[in-house]
Amino acid sequence: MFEKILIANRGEIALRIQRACRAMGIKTVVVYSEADAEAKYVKLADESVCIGPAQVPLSYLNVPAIISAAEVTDAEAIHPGYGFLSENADFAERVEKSGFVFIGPKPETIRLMGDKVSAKNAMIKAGVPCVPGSDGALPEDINKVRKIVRDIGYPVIIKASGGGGGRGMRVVHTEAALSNAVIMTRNEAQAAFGNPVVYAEKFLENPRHVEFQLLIDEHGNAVHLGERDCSLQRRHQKILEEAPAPGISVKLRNKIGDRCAEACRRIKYRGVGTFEFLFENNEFYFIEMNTRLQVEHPVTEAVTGIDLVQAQINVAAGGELPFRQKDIEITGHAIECRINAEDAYKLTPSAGRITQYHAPGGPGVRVDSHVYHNYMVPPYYDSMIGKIITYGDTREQAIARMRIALSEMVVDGIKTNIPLHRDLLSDATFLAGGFPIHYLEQKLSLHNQTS
Ligand code: MV4
Repeated sequence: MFEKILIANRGEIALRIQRACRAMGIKTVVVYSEADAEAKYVKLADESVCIGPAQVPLSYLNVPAIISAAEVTDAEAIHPGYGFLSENADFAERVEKSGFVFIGPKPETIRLMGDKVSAKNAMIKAGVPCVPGSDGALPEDINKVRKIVRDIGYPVIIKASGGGGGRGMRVVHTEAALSNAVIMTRNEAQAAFGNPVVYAEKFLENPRHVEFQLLIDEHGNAVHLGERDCSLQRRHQKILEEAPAPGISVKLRNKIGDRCAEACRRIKYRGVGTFEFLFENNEFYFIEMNTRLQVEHPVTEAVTGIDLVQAQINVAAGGELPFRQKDIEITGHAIECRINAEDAYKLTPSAGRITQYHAPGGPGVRVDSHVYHNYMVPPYYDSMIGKIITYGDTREQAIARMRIALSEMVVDGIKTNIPLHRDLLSDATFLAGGFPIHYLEQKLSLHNQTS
């Protein structure tokens, strides 16, 4: 096992990784920007290194500074967390070339999955069900494109191969609009990702977003840890997630989960990974794979009892998974509310000092947050300041515990989206479960019209 890990991230996830390291007896190095110098999680680490000014490109994306921090502190491995450099294949390569272990998949795997056309091809080959669409990249010849799209059937969605997470996509409803949409998406893709390749898929009008968690070691053991429903989102930002996904049978879960595990064995995946699916009319359609630890990993931890960060570190060090698929059981229900420093209805960020802070607690309540009374929320980073995760024997119990947790929580001095969460936890559609990805935006546009 590693003796010392460098954490190349900030905020709640830097603290989460630190806790996993402490539980495993591993020393931690945290890198931080000047804006995070006073944060308590930085002081809690065994060592800390300032890697630059507040601005992200100068600190949390500053690869040479991060590598030298690992060198001067004698860290053996680097954990990238989520966001920032976590899915950057060039960074993973630089880490390994410098003699450190990258806690994540191999650079080639990150590159394969970062290219959505090659990712989808790999999944089709492995028997993972995908959205029907163009067989790979769309050709240059617009007549050939018209023919391909006619065969798929309108509406279609044109996606950039270098995109993902909602960037570089366009929905097309008629052949008259096709040529322009392809040209525009290509141009934007070239400008944004340096890659003009685009592909087409049948546009699913009202799907749910359901994703599978996978965990794989270097000894050929791949297990799925069930699914999460992440349909409650706005502008491609998830707000609330839950596990398991309401209304999905154990049989269907295992069928899809096993396909994902088989795909991971084939591509010799290592670490944790997430298969994102659209789910419509009781069918799963793969769209993308994420090669990082995800924000919403705690709901999977709650229903499986597995510490995903410890497992991730263990397999990165070459360890073997201590369980097999038959040992994994999904028990109970978990919900996560992301707490953001923002005006949830006006959608404006809200940085500043937290003048009062009180975290909820009690049975089945977990809070992952780096903030505290008098903490200064810097304006430079993502607005998420923490997550509440509740667990119960049933979805109803998890919801009841979340309601109480939200009623207990106090964050004063800044605006947060806690009022939105309180509202959602008594929303009839949410309570019924199994609503599509557009639900929150529809609900909020109603809210804006009536307030
Ligand atoms: C789609 C889709 C409908 N049909 N693909 C958006 C993010 C990226 N991961 C893929 N996305 C979508 N792909 C087909 N063929 C609808 C979306 C989509 C979406 C997906 C998941 C969660 C939220 C979303 C919000 C808008 C659109």
